[in-house]
Amino acid sequence: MILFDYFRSSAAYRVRIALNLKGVAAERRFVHLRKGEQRAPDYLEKNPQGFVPTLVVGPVHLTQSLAIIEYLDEKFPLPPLLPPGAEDRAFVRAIALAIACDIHPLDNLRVLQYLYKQLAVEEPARDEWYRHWIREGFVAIESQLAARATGPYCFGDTPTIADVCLVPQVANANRLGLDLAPYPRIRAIDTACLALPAFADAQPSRQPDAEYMGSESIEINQPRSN
Ligand SMILES: N[C@@H](CCC(=O)N[C@@H](CS)C(=O)NCC(=O)O)C(=O)O
Repeated sequence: MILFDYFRSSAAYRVRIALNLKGVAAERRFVHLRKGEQRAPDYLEKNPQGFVPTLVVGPVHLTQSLAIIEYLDEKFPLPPLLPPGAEDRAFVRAIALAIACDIHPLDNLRVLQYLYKQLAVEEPARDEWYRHWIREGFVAIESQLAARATGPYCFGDTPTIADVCLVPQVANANRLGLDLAPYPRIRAIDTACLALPAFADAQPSRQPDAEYMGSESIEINQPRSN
C-alpha cells in the first residue's frame, strides 16, 4: 500500500490515524499542496479530484478519506472502527460526515485560495470564514456527543470513525486559534484520543514532511495572478 499524503491535510490525517489503529504499514509519498503538486498530471491520474489522501493498493487507486477508512475497516476488521449496532453505526457515521461533508470542505485549501485570488478576501476575513464554519459544525456536534456520552470517545470505549474525523478537525481549529471553551465534550474526546499512540503519531507535526505549522492563510498568500 502507498499513501499519498501531506502533513497538514486533515483528510490524510484521518487515514494516518486509521492505518495506525489497524497496525497497517503503508509506504508514504508526499504531495506538497502549497506547491500545487496535487494538480500535476501524474497525480491527477491517481486522484482526479486533485486531493490527498490517495491510497494505492496494487493497481487500484482509492480516494476519499472515508471510503479509504471503511475499506481498511473491511480488510482489517480489528479493531473495528464502527460499532456493532446499526443505530450506533449511523450515529458515528453522522458525526464523521458532519465533519467530512459539512465543515471541512468549506475550509479546504482550494476554497481559501478562491476566496483570496478570485474574490479578493483578505487574511482576517478568510480566517474568520474558516473559524465560522468550524464553530457552526462544532455547536451541533457538541450537543450530539453530549446526548450520547458513553465513554472517553465519541461513542463507546474504543475509537470509531467519528474520532478519526474529529481529532484532525480539532487540530485545524487550534491552528486557526478557535476558542474551544464552548465545546468541553469535544475537547475531552480530543485529549483522550491524543493519549493513544495511533492518534499522537499521526499528528501533522510528527510527519516526515512537516514544515512550519502556522495558519492556513500564510500558506495561501501567493500572488493573485497565480
Ligand atoms: N472529501 C475528501 C477531501 C480531501 C481534501 O479536501 N483534501 C485536501 C487536503 S485536507 C486537499 O487535498 N486539498 C487540495 C486543494 O484544495 O487544492 C476526502 O475526505 O478525502
